[in-house]
Amino acid sequence: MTALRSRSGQLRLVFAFVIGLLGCFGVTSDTWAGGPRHHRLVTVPQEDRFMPFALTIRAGETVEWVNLDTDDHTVVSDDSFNTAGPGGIDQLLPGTDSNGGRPGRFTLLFDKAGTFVYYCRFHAVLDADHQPVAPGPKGGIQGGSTFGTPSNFGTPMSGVITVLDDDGDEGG
Ligand SMILES: [Cu+2]
Repeated sequence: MTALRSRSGQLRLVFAFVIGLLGCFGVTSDTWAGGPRHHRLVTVPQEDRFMPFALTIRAGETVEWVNLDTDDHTVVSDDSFNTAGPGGIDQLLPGTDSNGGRPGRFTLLFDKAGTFVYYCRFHAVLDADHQPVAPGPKGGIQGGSTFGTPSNFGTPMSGVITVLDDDGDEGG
């Protein structure tokens, strides 16, 4: 009897957890219910970073990267963590210096729920100790300045796009 009781207790816990998850996604789906397909932007400001770092979209939407920096950057899919596809992406985003003064642009369509993890291969490299660093005054990503001294974010140039399915659920 004791074993039975504890098993049903565990089941109740799992059930409550699942309901909780559904509740979270329910809130998310309300936001987009019946909305039109969107074209979303990720920009590279004049710093070594993607803005926003994290973006949540719905399957069927497109994301366009726009490089507003003078330097070249890249969008490379990290397929070890990529469940949304498309995989094998390695796209140059020319900076205004190498593109006749115009921002480099690149658009991807996401038609499958999951997570698209990506980085810039120019600014997400391994150092001699195989630690991820980006070029910068102290390693890491260059940010704004603090009292005239360039600061950095201390992380490689990367980003993540979470693609929810048509019902607003992640995966499935
Ligand atoms: Cu870069």
